[in-house]
Amino acid sequence: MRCNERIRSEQRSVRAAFTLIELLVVISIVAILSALLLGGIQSATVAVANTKAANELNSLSTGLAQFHSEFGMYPPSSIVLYEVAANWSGDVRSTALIRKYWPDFNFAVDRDINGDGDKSDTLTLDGRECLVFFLGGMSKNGGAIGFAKNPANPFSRTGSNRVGPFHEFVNNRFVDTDSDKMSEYVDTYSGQTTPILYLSSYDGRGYRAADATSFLSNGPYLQGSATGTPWKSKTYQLISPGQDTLYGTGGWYDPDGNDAISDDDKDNLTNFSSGRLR
Ligand SMILES: [Ca+2]
Ligand SMILES: [Ca+2]
Ligand SMILES: [Ca+2]
Ligand SMILES: [Ca+2]
Repeated sequence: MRCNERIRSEQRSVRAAFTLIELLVVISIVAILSALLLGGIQSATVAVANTKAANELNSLSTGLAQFHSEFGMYPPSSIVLYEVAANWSGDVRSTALIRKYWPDFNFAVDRDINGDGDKSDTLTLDGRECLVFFLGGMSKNGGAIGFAKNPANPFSRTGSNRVGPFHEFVNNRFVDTDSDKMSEYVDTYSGQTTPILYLSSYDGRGYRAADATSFLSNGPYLQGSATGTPWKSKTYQLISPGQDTLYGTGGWYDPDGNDAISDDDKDNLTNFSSGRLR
């Protein structure tokens, strides 16, 4: 009897050991499967976020094409707007630019362009602000309301005869990084703080280094080499900083990867790459 009991007891512990091994195996398999699943979900989420941001760049491009067909040229990527009428005369470049879009613009009246209640501001627009101002028009109650069709005073906020906006801006993505009450616009990535960059080729006359270098130390993105011709040399470059919120350095960009672009550039979305630069 005593012998039988010992055998049974040994069988039980062998059986228990097997159960423990099986349990460990099951736990490992579950761990591996959930890691795979979680990784899959994460990369799917990233892919969705990239597609969403890229789709909005496409939509901005459509808006820019509509702007071009209305005004005959693309927006500039730098201009100074003067609320005090007398100040226009000191800025030949900005005055000439305004005349290209609105030949009958009345430079002789003071106007509140940024809508802050005074007519005393000098508003320096960079490419990010030009994208919002020229596509959105005037702002009212936090939204874009286009331009008045009054040829002498397109910056009026009154009247229903209007042109634009040329893009459906989402109001809660307007930002104002330099606090001049002229908005910039951020892309759809969650937590994005850096606005979408727009650089104009001035309809093929050439990108201005000064428009780019405050954001991209190596200037607009170039084809072929570090001294090559810009991508989209006849139109414009639209650049979303990507999930990392950093523009990077610009300069030579080769889709085949022969350049040496910085890590900060790699997740950028542009109108000359399909999806991320890398
Ligand atoms: Ca003002
Ligand atoms: Ca500004
Ligand atoms: Ca601003
Ligand atoms: Ca980036």
